Amino acid sequence: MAVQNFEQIFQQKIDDDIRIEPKDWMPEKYRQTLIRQISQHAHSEIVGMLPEGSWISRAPSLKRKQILVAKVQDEAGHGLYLYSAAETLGISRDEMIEQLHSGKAKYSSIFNYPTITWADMGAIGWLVDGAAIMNQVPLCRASYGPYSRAMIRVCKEESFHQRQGFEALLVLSKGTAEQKAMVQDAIDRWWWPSIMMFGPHDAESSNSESSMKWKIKRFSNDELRQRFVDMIAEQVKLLGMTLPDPDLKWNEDTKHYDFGKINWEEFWNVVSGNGPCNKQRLDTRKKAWEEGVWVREAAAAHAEKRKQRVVVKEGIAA
Ligand code: BYC
Repeated sequence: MAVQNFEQIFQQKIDDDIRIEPKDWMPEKYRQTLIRQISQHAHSEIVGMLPEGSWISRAPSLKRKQILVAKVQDEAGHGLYLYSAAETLGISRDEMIEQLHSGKAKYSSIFNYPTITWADMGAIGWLVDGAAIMNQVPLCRASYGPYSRAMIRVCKEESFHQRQGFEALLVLSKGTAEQKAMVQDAIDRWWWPSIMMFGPHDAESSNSESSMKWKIKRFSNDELRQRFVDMIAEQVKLLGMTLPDPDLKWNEDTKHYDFGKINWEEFWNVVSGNGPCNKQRLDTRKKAWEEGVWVREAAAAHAEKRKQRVVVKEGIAA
């Protein structure tokens, strides 16, 4: 069959909302786009463990420590499902890790900011995981089967993450003057980076057109960002706090919140590797990878031994 026919059948499946599975024919650009997005998403989960991981030993109570450990473990799990989903597209995990370490593959800009106080754990849960859910719920309907299925579980866990973040901030917001100030300070620092997570404005989003046509993305960067602003502008009132944007205002005509200009220079600076913590995050990942060589070797040797044992047993049975 001519490639053109394959392409027509492929696009028809997408238009009919039939999932594309690993063994189906797909255009090379679709495969590459998915590898890029899914692997970057996986890297974000893994690097995303670092800012919160550093607070596990400093959590203010056993309960908060248990919650934080569970959340960070969930993120490791998300990274692993996503690496597995990307592997079905013909890239190996080693190649993906190499792309992360060399700087070829990106990960979310948000994880290049420091976590300075305990309230940052609440702000990350509420704002960062909140932005993640807004972006990821539509990905449960992404056209590529393994990605969409992985996202269902990821989203269920993210929703718990967001609630725990909000609850942690709610407790602090009813506390002492210092605790209240700590919450406001965390919101002030995490707000703008959180709304940058949705990516550049639609007009600057180089991948959106093809990703929307292929139903990898169901909503544009700006649409999702607006939904997030509308949601958080209401929730922040329950905390008795404010968002650091003098231009944030309900617009009766559009029925949405207007908001101020995003500092895109800061965004691209962080994305291109020059944010406050980019170097620290990548160095930590590379060190963990190097120090884990013996674990990977031992696991591979163990798997090989088990395989041999099965072969011998089957030989005896035959
Ligand atoms: N940071 O054409 P565009 C999490 C890049 S993890 C860095 O709009 P696309 C969590 C973009 O890659 C959160 N780079 O791209 C974990 C592209 O460059 P390349 C991660 C960004 O792909 C632990 C260029 O800018 N979530 O939730 O159509 C704890 C132009 O952008 C960013 C995902 O990965 C950014 N923020 O749309 C808590 C979700 N934004 O690759 C939480 C899946 C854009 O062409 N990913 N860039 O060199 C997506 O939905 C899409 O990839 C994006 C960007 C909406 C992020």
